[in-house]
Amino acid sequence: MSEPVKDYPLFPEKFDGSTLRIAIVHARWNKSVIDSLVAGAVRKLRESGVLDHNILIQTVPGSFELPLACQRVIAGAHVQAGASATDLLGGINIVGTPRSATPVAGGAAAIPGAQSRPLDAVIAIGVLIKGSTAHFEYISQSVSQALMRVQLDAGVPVIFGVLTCLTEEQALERAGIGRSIKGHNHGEDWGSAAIEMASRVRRWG
Ligand code: DLZ
Repeated sequence: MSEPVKDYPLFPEKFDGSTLRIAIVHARWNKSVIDSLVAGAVRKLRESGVLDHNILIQTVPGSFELPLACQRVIAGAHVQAGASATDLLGGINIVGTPRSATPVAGGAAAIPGAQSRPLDAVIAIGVLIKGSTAHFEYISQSVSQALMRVQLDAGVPVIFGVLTCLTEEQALERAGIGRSIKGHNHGEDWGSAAIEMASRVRRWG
């Protein structure tokens, strides 16, 4: 049997995330898939040494809202106090809650200067599943183009973590929670891509 062509070899250099500040902006549509993808991305960020208080999580209703949210998060407008990875993985997914009202110990608010430091990368996570209308095509096109625009305008890497799936099963498999084939969690790849791009952009200046 021949080797598969489609793969994702990690760059041999191990990038150090210990000084990086990364935001995850995620939609809430198709929540079970989103939760697994976000957890996968956070896992990789942590493995690369990114500190919990430097992982900022922001939520929006659907994928269509991702580009504006990424733009504003990069501009520093909505990096919320206390929004940290600890919240998410501790089981308190603060989706939709005004986090600044309930700062979490060790969150961004507790770190002097943390909120004024620029972000090194943003991971935009959404899950679009095709329905019976043209809605899917319109959103997929506009969101992917807008995320590219945000990235180029800001000069900050925006990782494209939007699944555009034809079936629910495709989405589950790409989040590592497929019903028949478990699949690989693409959120992990997006975490690695964020670390690599953030590190490269720092070097490039
Ligand atoms: C309306 C809608 C539909 C039908 N499907 C999805 C989806 O599969 N994934 C997703 O992220 N969002 C979906 N949305 C919501 C839109 O992205 C958006 O939030 C609303 O149209 C409001 O602007």
